[in-house]
Order: sequence, then C-alpha cells, then structure tokens
Amino acid sequence: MIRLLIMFLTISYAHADILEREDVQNFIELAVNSSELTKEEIENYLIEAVPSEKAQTARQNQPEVKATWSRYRNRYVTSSRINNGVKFVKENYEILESVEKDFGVSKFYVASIIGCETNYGSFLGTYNPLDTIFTRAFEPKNNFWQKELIQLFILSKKYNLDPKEIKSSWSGALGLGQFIPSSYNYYGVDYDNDGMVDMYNSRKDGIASVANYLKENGWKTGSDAVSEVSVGEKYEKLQDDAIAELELPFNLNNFRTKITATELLNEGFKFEETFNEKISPLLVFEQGKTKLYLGFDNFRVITKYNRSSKYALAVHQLALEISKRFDE
Ligand SMILES: [Ca+2]
Repeated sequence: MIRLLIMFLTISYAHADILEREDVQNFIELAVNSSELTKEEIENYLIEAVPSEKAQTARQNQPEVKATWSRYRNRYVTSSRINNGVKFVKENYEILESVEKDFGVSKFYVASIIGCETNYGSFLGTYNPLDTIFTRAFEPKNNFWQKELIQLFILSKKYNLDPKEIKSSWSGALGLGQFIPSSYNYYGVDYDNDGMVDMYNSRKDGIASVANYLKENGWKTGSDAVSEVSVGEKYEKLQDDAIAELELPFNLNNFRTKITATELLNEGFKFEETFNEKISPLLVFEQGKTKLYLGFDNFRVITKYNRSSKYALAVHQLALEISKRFDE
C-alpha cells in the first residue's frame, strides 16, 4: 500500500512537472489538432517521459560524421556480420524469397540493412523511444521530432505498445529495421496478416517492412546499386586527406551529387564502361588502396534509409559479401 502510494505520488509529481511546461503545452495542442488522439491520451504518454542526456551524447558521436571510410567499413563489413548475414538469409529464406517476389527488392540488400541496423535483430537498442524522441522534440529546431513524437503516440495506441517499455536506439528508431515512428506508420507491412505491424516479434513484418520502404522510395528491381571501376593514375595514390582536398566541379562522396560518366572521365578518371544512370561518385581509401565506386539510383534509395553515403556503400558491400558467401 505504501509502495503504491509512493508510486502514485512520484507519477503525480512527474505529471505536474512536465505537463506544465509551456513548450509541452504547445506540443499537446499541436498533437490534439493534428491527430485523432485525445488530450488525455497524449498527456498519459507524456507524463512518463524523462529527457535523456545519454541519448544526446550518443547522437553527437555518430560514426557517419566522424569516421573515415576505412573505420566505418571495419565496423559494418566484418566477417562476423557477413557470416551472420548468410545465417540470417538461410534461416529466413522462405520469407525473404516471398518478399523479394512481392516487393521486387533483393533479399541480400534487405538482409544487409537488417544486419547493419540491428545485427539481424539481435540488438534492438538500449533506450526507449518515448524518452529519446521526447528529448529531441524539445530541443531547438524541433518540428520534425515533434511530429515523430505524435507518430509514436499514434502507433503506440494503434498497436497497444508501451513507448516507455519497447526498445529503441539513441535516436528513437524502432524494431528489426530501426524505423522512426512515421516510417513505421507509413511503410510498415503486416506481412503475417495478424492485424498488427509488429517489427519486434514478427520476422515477416520486419523483413517485409524494410523491403517496402526501399520499394516505396524507388528501388529498381534488378538494377545495380553500386559498381566498382578503375580509378586511373591521376587519383590512384590518394588517401583520405588528399581526397577531401580535391577540387572538382562536383562533390565526391555525396549522395546528392548526380553526374554522368562523361563528367567523371573529363576530370581524369579512367574507366571503360558506360553507364546510363546518373552517378554519385565515391572515391575512397579502402584496405590500402584508392577505389572508385559509382553509386546509381538504388544507391541513392539506400540513403533514404540513412542519409549517409558511407552507410549506403557499407550496405551495398555487405549485401555483396553475403550473396557471394551464400552462393559458395
Ligand atoms: Ca503482423
């Protein structure tokens, strides 16, 4: 009884504390006006929220920004992640085959993304989405994350999930494919037909949702994502710093760059092949060599998943390694 009373008092205190903040009150008004949630439902979620400093710190150490390509690659394209990827494809072969047919996305890319995001479902994060997204939603320039917080409440209600109990990354990404709440709501697929999109307990839902995300963002069935071509003498000895200092009429290593093969050849790169799709050129120092990768449309689709060229190149390389090892 005493314990219950203390719990009640603690919740009441938190309730008063958070709900009385002016920014939180403005948010509640926004959430009521832009969703079908009631004020009471929104407040019931919000009273449980505790801002997370730990998540803020984790965000500032994102490998996408800081690491060199070699270091980034060493983290994602490892022999254990390749082996686990082969195992994941074997264990989920029927689902992946059926998803590949239904959504037109290669099973190896789907597996690779799941491998990069959650180590094939073995690591779904140590945070909870309520605290992490709440934290981001009340920082400056918070429009995006306020909408995500509303989307989190919508999906929590719809699927009867407790946003304080389920796991997420430091950024509030959810489930097997680490979807932010709006993506969960828009791209999530109930592939096992049980009436619920469950990216936590249903392999079928999790896998199909990743494929659907890529499909809806423009994945072209059967097209190459990336092609490695020869660099040419002019660039073949360059390492990270020298690559960063190059002055070219286009940005290297940026998925927003879309140029033709001719534009690359004009700058002294040397390769024989011709390509029809627009190219995002990736010049990287990898395993002691300077390499030129050409990112095509599907490469840019992968960056819709995570806005990083390094991420998309790692997903591609891991997919390729899993597929090679799988065929052996
Ligand atoms: Ca389901």
